[in-house]
Amino acid sequence: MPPFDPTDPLGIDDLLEPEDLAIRDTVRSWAADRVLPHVAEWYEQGELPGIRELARELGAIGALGMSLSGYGCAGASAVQYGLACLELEAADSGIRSLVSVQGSLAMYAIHRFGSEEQKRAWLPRMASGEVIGCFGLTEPDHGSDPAGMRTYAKRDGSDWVLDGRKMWITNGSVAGVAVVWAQTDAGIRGFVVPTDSPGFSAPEIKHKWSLRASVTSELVLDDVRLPADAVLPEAVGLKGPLGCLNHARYGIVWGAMGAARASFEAAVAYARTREQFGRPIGGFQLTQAKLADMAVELHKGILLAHHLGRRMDAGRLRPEQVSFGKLNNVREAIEICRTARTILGANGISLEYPVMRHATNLESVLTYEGTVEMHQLVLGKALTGLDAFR
Ligand code: TGC
Ligand code: FAD
Repeated sequence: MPPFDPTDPLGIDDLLEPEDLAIRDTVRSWAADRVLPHVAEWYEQGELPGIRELARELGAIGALGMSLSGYGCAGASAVQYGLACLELEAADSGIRSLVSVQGSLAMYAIHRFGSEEQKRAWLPRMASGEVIGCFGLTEPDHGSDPAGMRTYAKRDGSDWVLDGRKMWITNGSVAGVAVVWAQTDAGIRGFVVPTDSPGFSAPEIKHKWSLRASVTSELVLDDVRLPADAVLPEAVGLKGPLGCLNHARYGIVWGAMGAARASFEAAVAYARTREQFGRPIGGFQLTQAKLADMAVELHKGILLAHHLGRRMDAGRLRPEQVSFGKLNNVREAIEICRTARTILGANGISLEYPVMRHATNLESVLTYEGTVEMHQLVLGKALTGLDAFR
């Protein structure tokens, strides 16, 4: 019988192949070297300096468009991509966001719905991190209900002319290419927009108290003229962007458990050494109950992520199952971080420890890629057959 491993109490690593473990180790050591020593300072300053260099390094370790094939992408499995998301988010949700938006949203949209020319023009440079991408779906007045978007693409001869606003767009101000979703006379279509196009601008959104080590922007499209071949030919209707979201949401199912793991580990370490009433606080039953409950939810969440990853690799992952995972894992991760915060007492609110940073980051993660309520409604509809969105 193998000994009990406090870092893997359920023996989930037994499900992983040597190649999976190697990829996990590579990403973990990159994050330990390049993110962890600096992230508290970035967070405090509300910026992600050196984002272009970080993107190139992430490209070099194969983390951008990781589970896509061809065009310079790593062709990793869904489980391997998930493991990478977990390790990146254990450092900071902002870094995982950078990778999710690049690979699962912007690159995925071009890979899945783009023409051969679009794929060749953009994907290799995005896989290497030379070009950063963003994904513009949300608008100031249309977040959970993107079907009502107002950004419009009208035809002018063979050209397209785009007008509108997108809001809360990760990577927006640093992107070289934006995948922008817009209404057209023939329904919602996706457009590949070089960000140096006249009429395009992306002012950064400041004063965030969550995801502070991440670039978030507005996209402004004022008469942006694009050639006929800027449209993604294979995406018509809302199922285009929603199909991309499945992929990114799947990465978050894993990523959220990274933030939870980092907070849990900080709480365990603190509880073993911090003494009150003459004993380590980890020796008190109430602290142990918290730690046990956190461990249970953490490893159940990782097991769920793994299960969904295997389904994705088998081509059997349904959107409702992704909603199940995102709803559970982000909600439990934030609870784990908040409980970790209590174990650290006053130190829990300090940036010297990661728990408050992770907890506040997860407030965004709870909202983006579909709010908790949207995923409850997706499941509610699947369970009852009744649509409660409208
Ligand atoms: P509904 O009528 O249900 O569906 C319209 C069409 O889409 C199809 N569909 C899907 N297809 C693929 N995957 C899914 N998950 C799908 N869900 C629906 C559906 O079959 C239908 O197809 P068809 O052929 O009949 O036309 O649409 P609805 O208007 O009722 O909306 C459904 C709802 C509310 C679930 C959807 O609008 C939704 O998911 N809203 C949440 C919006 C959202 O998640 N936005 C995220 C923006 S991107 C982002 O946050 C990036 S942050 C990343 C980071 O920094 O890490
Ligand atoms: P709303 O849709 O206005 O919702 C407000 C509240 O009402 C929520 O609690 C919601 O669940 C609830 N609600 C709405 N409708 C219903 C209903 N029918 N029943 C019950 N409750 C309901 N978007 C992008 O397109 N690209 C990005 O890269 C991106 N990055 C982001 C980065 C950050 C840091 C953040 C915070 C957001 C980002 N978003 C991005 C936007 C994100 O996807 C939206 O914020 C999200 O979809 C919710 O939209 P909203 O904020 O407009 O909230």
